[in-house]
Amino acid sequence: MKALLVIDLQNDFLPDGSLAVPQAGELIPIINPLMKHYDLTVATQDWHPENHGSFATNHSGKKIGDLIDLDGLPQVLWPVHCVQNSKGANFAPDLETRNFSAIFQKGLDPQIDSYSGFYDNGHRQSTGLADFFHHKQISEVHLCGVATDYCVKFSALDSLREGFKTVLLTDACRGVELNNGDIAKALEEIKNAGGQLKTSSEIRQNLA
Ligand code: VGL
Ligand code: ZN
Repeated sequence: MKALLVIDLQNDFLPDGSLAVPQAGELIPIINPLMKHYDLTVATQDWHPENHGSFATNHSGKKIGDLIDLDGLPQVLWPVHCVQNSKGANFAPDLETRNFSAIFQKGLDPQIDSYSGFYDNGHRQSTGLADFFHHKQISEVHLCGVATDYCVKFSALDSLREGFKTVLLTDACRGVELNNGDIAKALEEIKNAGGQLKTSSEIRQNLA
């Protein structure tokens, strides 16, 4: 059984959002038609409280992009984004959310960030996603969404650690590229950890 895992396709990561990921708007017409090729589709949602420790505004004297220590872990500081129940945290308006079998929210604890849809950045708490996939007898997870160099990457690495055959759909992801080469490095890391890279057209043509 194969699952499509749609990572954080939320308004704040779209071009008008507070943490806009370049060209993320192009993903919706790529991802919607892919869903029917999978046994189930699951989404993650970045879901922060207002006082979240990853927001630069919650640290006096710090600015966006600074690196701090947050409860013992290195943390990049971001603009305020995906605040629980805000418009920015909603899924992209044209995303076919009716096809989602489940939605896993992450980043709820103000003291730790959660890039992966499976675990927080310290692997301290699980979201329940791995158990859900095991329960549904999923053996293969294909990832798409944002951001290639953050939440997609860490979700793919955790998917591999959990023993799922893991495929990143390269044209169905977009990255932040805070530093030049971050996206390419993320793809390399996923491959080195045992993940595969495929394109959405390979999936549509059933060569998956
Ligand atoms: C993300 C930075 C902060 C992501 C979430 O979805 O990749 N990036 N929060
Ligand atoms: Zn976040």
